[in-house]
Amino acid sequence: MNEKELKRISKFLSYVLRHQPDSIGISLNEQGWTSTTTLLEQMSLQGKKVNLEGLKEVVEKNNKQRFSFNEDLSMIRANQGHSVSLDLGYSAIEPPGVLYHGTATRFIDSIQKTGLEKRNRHHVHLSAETATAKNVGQRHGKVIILDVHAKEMHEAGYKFFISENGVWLTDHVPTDYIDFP
Ligand code: HQG
Repeated sequence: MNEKELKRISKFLSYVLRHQPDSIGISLNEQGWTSTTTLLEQMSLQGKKVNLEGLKEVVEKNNKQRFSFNEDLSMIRANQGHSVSLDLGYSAIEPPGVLYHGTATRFIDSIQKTGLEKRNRHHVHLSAETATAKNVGQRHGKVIILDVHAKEMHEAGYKFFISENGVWLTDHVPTDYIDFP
């Protein structure tokens, strides 16, 4: 598959595995998994003709490792980023001292009022590296990186999770724990 095709299928998978499984007649179980065979059949009805080999290629080459198969490849899911409600079975772990959140300068006034909110996602997304935070923030406009005092939050009882592809997740970051540059 060429780069363009990989990207097209990956975007489509993000849409159906995170947000709108109904739109192609598939359903996700409580942990976000769906049948690989049914997914391929339903994709084919939408003109997205990919075989198992093609799907494996998309999963393996995805730049952020957004998707996973189970062991025998009979099920597939998105690793994070869902808007549909489900339980990905993350267990809470202790975060590093500081995690980063990249956002756009136009959101700062509002973030100063309410802290970081999860909006349409299940969690607020944080990164262990500033480079990642920068990429995330740039998607929204002129980027600004906020330092989040994760360890302090953890000590105060806030829960942190890490997704299979290394994204740090938490429910809400109150302003007290954010450094605004
Ligand atoms: C902002 C990508 C105003 C928040 C990335 C962000 C990430 C507020 C935007 C993943 C706010 C939500 C998530 C407040 C938060 N007032 N704005 N109180 N609180 N915001 O896309 O973190 O490509 O839902 O700063 O790699 O940008 O999808 O979240 O700018 O891991 O795999 O509201 O998306 O991964 O935007 O990105 P998003 P995000 P994928």
